[in-house]
Amino acid sequence: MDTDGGGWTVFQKRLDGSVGFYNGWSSYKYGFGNINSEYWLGNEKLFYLTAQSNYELRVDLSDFEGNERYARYDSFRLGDEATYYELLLGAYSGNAGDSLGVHLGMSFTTKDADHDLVGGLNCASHHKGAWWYNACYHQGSNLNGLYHGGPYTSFQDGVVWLSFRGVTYSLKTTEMKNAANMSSFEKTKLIKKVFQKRLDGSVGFYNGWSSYKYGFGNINSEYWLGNEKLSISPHRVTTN
Ligand SMILES: [Ca+2]
Repeated sequence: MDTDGGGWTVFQKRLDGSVGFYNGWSSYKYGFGNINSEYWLGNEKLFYLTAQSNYELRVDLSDFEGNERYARYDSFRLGDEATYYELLLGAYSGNAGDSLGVHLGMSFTTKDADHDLVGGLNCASHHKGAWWYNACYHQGSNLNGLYHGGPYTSFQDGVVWLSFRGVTYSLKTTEMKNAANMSSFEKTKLIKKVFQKRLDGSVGFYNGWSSYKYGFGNINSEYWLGNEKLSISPHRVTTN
């Protein structure tokens, strides 16, 4: 889906429940699922991507009654793994209500990696998801929860955006996507996303498949962004 012009990279997609999202740290770090149906792109890629420029975030949601809502945040960035992919967000706009703002500054928690604010309980295990839980998603969201397909009665473990359909309704579709946040002046210029940079020979490029798949190097000197990420959205390639 192309929303508000081009340049959006979809990094989370729920559609039909065909992919299991109740996964561990490594799955969320490197990504999982199917580009043609449901997937999580990967926290490591999101960290590299959002470190390159000023990004905004858009969340598109729908229920089984045909209602569609969106939430937009004018800046979006993930910290690196040392911060457990801390969520950094700007100002909210939209019609879904702000159910992500309360997760600002939180680290990512999976069922095997507890970085939430509740002692003695893993929020990801408790809510069958993986998210930037606080305690645990009070006034917030759980978009990587179980795909119940509408109203459900188990304990707060569905695909939830609280300010849209509440905690006992599991949404039909979700999409989380980011794009470079440009001023109107910058919008008149071609967007450039540098995915390969050689500068001074400080980084070794004679690497294997996995390195080129997930990317390597240093964003401040030389790097390869990663083939897996480049496959996500169409780009026009130019060289300087
Ligand atoms: Ca905990």
